Amino acid sequence: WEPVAAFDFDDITYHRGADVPAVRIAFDRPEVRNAFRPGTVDELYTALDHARKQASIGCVLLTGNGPSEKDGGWAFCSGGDQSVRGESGYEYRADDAAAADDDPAVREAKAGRLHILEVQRLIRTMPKPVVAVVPGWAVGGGHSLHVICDLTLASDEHAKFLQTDPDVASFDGGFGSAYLAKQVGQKKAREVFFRGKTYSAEEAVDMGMANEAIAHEELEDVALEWADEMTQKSPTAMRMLKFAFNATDDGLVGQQVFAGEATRLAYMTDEAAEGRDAFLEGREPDFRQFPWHY
Ligand code: 1HA
Repeated sequence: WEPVAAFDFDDITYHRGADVPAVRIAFDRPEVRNAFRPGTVDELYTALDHARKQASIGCVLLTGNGPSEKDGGWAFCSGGDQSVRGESGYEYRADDAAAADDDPAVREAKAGRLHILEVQRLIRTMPKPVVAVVPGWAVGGGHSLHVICDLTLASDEHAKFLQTDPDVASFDGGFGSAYLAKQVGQKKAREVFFRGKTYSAEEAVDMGMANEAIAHEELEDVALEWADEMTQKSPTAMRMLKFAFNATDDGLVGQQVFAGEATRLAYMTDEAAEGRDAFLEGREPDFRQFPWHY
């Protein structure tokens, strides 16, 4: 991995593969089990959006750095940082050095943020696979993040999956719960939220919300192998497949995203060139030259 030099993040790390066209984005607050505060979310969004726009990058690995120097604990992400939770969401505080580009005075006045949901949408709609690489706790909003990722690989030793949302009077009523039910079934998803029991990597795989449980020391290597495999496939096919998988659950937005890719392909045809050229040349388009394929 090589650091992506353009960025100087505080709460995450961002690397690109030396040999594989993938990036590694990692929560870097192991002392609080990689909980996210507003600045963390800003940085995460920035890195993901950068990765989205890189034509040479075909896969994103999302993970959590560790272990904690305090107690050796591992985490993917423990969700929203409860110590900065205010009346209406998570608040920028003075030590949140990572806080984006806003003027501090403006930030001060802002209502609490729930913008991890914007990150969820970015993961969902970026045209390349995002893999949750879970080395430890995936909890609350951190659990929801692994749910929305295209794939989940988990440490067989340290990964633990837990939904605490109703324990802290929070709820992800979108992908974190309803989409989880599509993965594991209604009864199991309701159990995950209503009981708040901790599940191992093996159990998560059996349930259908994780792809593989992997020996802890091999987790990142295996994730990179998966990224290597996936980035050798046709980018167009991978993009169309991701959006096809999404479309059935994402309503008109799912159709829009899928259709956008269809439009891109259509723009590459002679028909599209004729439509554009006729307009630019101030003539009627001659579409009769093109076949009505069946
Ligand atoms: O649901 C949403 C949203 C829904 C809709 C829209 C937006 C949303 C945005 C966010 C969220 C949420 O994420 S709500 C759920 C918030 N997260 C939690 O309730 C998890 C809280 N943490 C725990 O349950 C546990 O800490 C743990 C299962 C992750 C780990 O337990 P463990 O291994 O026993 O460690 P523990 O000693 O508890 O934690 C280590 C340190 O990390 C502690 O600090 P220390 O005593 O060493 O000073 C602990 O306070 C800190 N820590 C852990 N998680 C968080 C945290 N500090 C702040 N926020 C955390 N989430």
